[in-house]
Amino acid sequence: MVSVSVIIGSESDKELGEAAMEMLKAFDVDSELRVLSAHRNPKQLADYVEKSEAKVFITIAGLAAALPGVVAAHTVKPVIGVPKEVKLGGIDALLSIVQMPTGIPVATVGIDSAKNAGLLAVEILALSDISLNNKIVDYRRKRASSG
Ligand code: RP5
Repeated sequence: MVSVSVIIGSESDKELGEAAMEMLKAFDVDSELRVLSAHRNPKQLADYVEKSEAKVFITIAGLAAALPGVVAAHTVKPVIGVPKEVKLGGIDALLSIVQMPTGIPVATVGIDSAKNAGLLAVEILALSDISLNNKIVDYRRKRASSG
């Protein structure tokens, strides 16, 4: 069982997926990466999300980025969406991900902000893990003192 599932819409999103996983690893949070497109693999995606034991999903996609919303439709666990810049400066993906209808939220981070997605996932897990909470406090303290 992994704590965080990182789902990317295409192999071409791999760099951002790995950036999110690196951040998770820095806090000793285990994760797994899956390449599943909302448009190309809709059935496999639904099946994977419904069976997953992960506590948080990080979803990364560009263009008409349906992936985060579709993942959120198949789980009641927290879903974080990362819009990826492919065309239009990433605004297309940002608007697709952030403008979810009432009832199916996606926590959207900035365009290409995979590291922040990783950190947000750590913060969610830290709500029920005091040692993880302390690691975040340390991380913030170090960043504050490094200018
Ligand atoms: C989206 O379309 C993917 O998330 C990716 O960011 C974008 C382009 O995908 P490829 O054409 O590179 O597979 O579905």
